Amino acid sequence: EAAGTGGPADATRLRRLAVDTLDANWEHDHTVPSRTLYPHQWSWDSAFIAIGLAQVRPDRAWRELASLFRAQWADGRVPHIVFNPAIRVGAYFPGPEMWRSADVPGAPAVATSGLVQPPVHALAALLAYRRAPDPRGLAALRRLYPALVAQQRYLADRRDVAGDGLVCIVHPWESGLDNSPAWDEPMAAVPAEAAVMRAYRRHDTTHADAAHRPTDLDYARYLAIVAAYREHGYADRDLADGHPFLVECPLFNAAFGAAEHALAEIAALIGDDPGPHRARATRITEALLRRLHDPDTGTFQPRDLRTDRLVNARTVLGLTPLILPDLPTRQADALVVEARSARFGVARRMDRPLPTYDRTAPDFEPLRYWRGPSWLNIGWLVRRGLLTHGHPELAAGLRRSMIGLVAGAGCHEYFHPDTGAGLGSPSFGWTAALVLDLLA
Ligand code: 9WN
Repeated sequence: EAAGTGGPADATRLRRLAVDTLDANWEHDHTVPSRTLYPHQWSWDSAFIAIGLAQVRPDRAWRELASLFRAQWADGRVPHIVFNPAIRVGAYFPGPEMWRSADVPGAPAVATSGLVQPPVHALAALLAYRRAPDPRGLAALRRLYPALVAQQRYLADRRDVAGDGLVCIVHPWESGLDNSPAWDEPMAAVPAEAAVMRAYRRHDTTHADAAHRPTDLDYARYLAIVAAYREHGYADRDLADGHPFLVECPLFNAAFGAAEHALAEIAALIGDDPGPHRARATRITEALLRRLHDPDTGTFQPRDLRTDRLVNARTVLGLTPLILPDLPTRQADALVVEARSARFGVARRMDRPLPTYDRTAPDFEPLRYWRGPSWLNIGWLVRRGLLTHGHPELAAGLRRSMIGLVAGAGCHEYFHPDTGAGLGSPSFGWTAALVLDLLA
């Protein structure tokens, strides 16, 4: 047992730290990922945070999800950022002035981005309910259900760009793993308009070390893609004709499928028909197998729709379809082999944390954001997948490693994949929330 992660006193100390972090980041009806770097509400952060809040502040778990879904657009899209109007203009870049959601019919009264993030919210709502299955929780589930269904409908109807049953992301920010090496190939084709970049000033690099963040070239492309989508009115028709970034991501689509599984359970709880959700879940898993499974490596790889080719980089995204309970044994076993390989090092006793990228790759970067460092939300998803597919000892090893990270460094945003040193924001919402869930 690693020092500091053993006894009940350590667990009590960690719980205290996690609750204090969540309390400090609570902002009237939501939790900010970080007071400095991310002072607004983020979509998939709120889902992970609700899972942890359910352990200690169940009321807040439901308020967290409710406030996010109040910003849902008329077309069903759940924006990846909901801007808090009370926060100083310029505190986060790109802020409302870049997105201009107020100009779009069907956007909510509050300013938001126009992008989405992985739909892990139905799963979060189900887990929050299971933690406290009382009438209040059931009422909250009942209220959320139509919004969760509309979220899925948006993705299925508007974002199936290839017509193959999978969701296409239109920006790396939609993946949640912004600068993952998975996006290097599709991003290389995006024109980098230096002029766009010169017109703005980044703020992230004043709060975090620039060497740990995406590069200026990444940002120039991020902004060019936002501008293209915004000029298109955030309408999703005709994306295939010219949108600069169109990718099918294994994590996003695994979350999309897991959401239908969760909705089936929620439907049964509130007296609706689970059948259509189960049927959709089956179709999503089949589409993932057909379109994103790479028989050469046995893992799942993103598909770049502009070239219709699978991306080669072996990132942790490829392991996440393990969260799908109906993933066939053969493919699940192959993912476990990949997880246990020297690339990712999952083991009963892990000597190093789970990285976000193949640690044997020549361009593995232990400090730079999603290009190597270890993140708790990803570990949490992979652990869930290992439990789902009958690998409790590996899941336990991963859990110990994740708890060890927080015990050693605190509720950091991400961690050095060799030393476990804390990186990014030191008081990060989902790290605190998910460690509470792991300790439960
Ligand atoms: C852009 C809030 C978000 C997370 C993402 C993470 C990072 C934003 C940024 O922070 O992205 O959305 O400014 O870098 O990559 O996963 O949701 O914590």
